[in-house]
Amino acid sequence: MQLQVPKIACASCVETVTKAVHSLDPNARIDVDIKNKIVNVETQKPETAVREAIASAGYPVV
Ligand SMILES: [Cu+2]
Repeated sequence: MQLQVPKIACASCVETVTKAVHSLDPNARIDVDIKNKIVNVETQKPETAVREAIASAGYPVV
């Protein structure tokens, strides 16, 4: 899934978002495009759960 996360601005944000997704699914594959503020997640978990995990880390998904 591809998610737009406007608050992502640097490597620290990437780390926070990555940890949030990994707390939901340790096996998730995550790729973050900082410039375009897009997070690509490969996981079996539902998109709603991934969105919630990222949002609760302080990064709302639009
Ligand atoms: Cu940052």
